[in-house]
Amino acid sequence: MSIMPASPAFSATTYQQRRKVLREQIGFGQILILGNGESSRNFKDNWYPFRQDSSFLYYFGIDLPDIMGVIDCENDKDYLIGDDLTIDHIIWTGPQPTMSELGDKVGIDAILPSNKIQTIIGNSTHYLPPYRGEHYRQLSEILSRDIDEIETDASLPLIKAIVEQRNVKSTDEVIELHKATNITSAMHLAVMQSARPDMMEYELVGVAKRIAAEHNVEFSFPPILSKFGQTLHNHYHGNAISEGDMVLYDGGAESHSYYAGDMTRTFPVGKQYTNRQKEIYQIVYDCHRGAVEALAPGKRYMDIHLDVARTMVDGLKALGLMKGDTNEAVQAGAHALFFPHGLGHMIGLDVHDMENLGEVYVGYGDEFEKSTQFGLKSLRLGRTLQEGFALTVEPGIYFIPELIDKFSSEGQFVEYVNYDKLESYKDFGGIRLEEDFVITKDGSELLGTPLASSVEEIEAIRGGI
Ligand SMILES: [Mn+2]
Repeated sequence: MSIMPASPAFSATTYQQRRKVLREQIGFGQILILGNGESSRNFKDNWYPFRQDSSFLYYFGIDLPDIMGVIDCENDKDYLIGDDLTIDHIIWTGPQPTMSELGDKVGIDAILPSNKIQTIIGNSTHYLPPYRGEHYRQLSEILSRDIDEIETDASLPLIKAIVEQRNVKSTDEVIELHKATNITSAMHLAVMQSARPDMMEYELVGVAKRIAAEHNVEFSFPPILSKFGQTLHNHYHGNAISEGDMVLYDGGAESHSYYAGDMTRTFPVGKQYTNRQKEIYQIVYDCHRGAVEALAPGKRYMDIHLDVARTMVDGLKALGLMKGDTNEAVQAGAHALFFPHGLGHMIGLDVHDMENLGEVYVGYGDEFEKSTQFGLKSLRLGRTLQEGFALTVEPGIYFIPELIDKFSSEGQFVEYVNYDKLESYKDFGGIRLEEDFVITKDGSELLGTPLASSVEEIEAIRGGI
């Protein structure tokens, strides 16, 4: 009988090496990394699926609840803190590895029961910002501090050190990202092949769920699957889809080691796009290809985003939806009426990697400040790319009736937008095209099994069903 949870994704040496890098970076005091506990759903022992904290996974590798890790910078020692299960647990859970067996798997021989954690915690304890209610309580108890001080006292040096380390993916991590995106790609292909006129959106969510379940993994985030693609994060799946509609599906799976995939396709419910859909799709596709070709170490992602915006404005001008000087339109932020989000974000153990540590530290670092302009303020990744960064490229064009009406009535961007013509596009919906990449020595590598993305490739799939 085997009921042991999956072994850590990497070797004990890998975890030791990661902790050593972090210890040397921080240099003094203790680094406390909380693992997650079970999260109750509607009564205490009826849980949501367990998801370990990603930083805990990165440094301590163990996918079980109620364990903490301490990296002691004062005496170069790492601790695993948690309690062995008693027979009262084991009759429900079956035999489980002991704390010391778990420690062996990730290169730690110092094990402490949870009620002894304070014996190794000094006055300088670095910890990460909490994001679950119980983190606040745990930190308050361990550090003997008021719960109101917990959030503000999170360690900025620790945040920055972890971000710089986790932002650069190792070869082994890239393999895991490929596994996640392979399943993600299979989910998208199945959804694209399964759609038929008069189906419900949730039936397609069911198709994606089946593929994830067949690989024994969870989604990396709640799926966005809707014929109303203009709503950027549309999690409502209760509409019937009809000939002439497009389905926008933005979804991803996690690998067994919890690396994330995140892809988007927008495909016709019928066998082909309409001419109007094809015209807009082609602009999004050109933006996507342009961005992918630009990916390389040394390139600033913010500049690639702005190049994409210019390509988009040129395309919309050719259709008579925009006008005026392209550079000025982009500088003014007029394109954000159609493209109100950013070109992409880092991806790793989290779908928006390390967003719990602070989006600007991950996507901008100390390089420059994030813009406050509408559109650009939603660019999660702006900084200069380095070899080993893993990121998404996801341009989109949306016709958001509420935003069009607002900008039009306020007279915003009248020199760049043909509001008269735009009126007839208010029922268009939205198109997004998203793939994941890792930055290589001289360019980039697509993550996961290549999937149809051009008009012709997608119509070949839709036409063949
Ligand atoms: Mn994404």
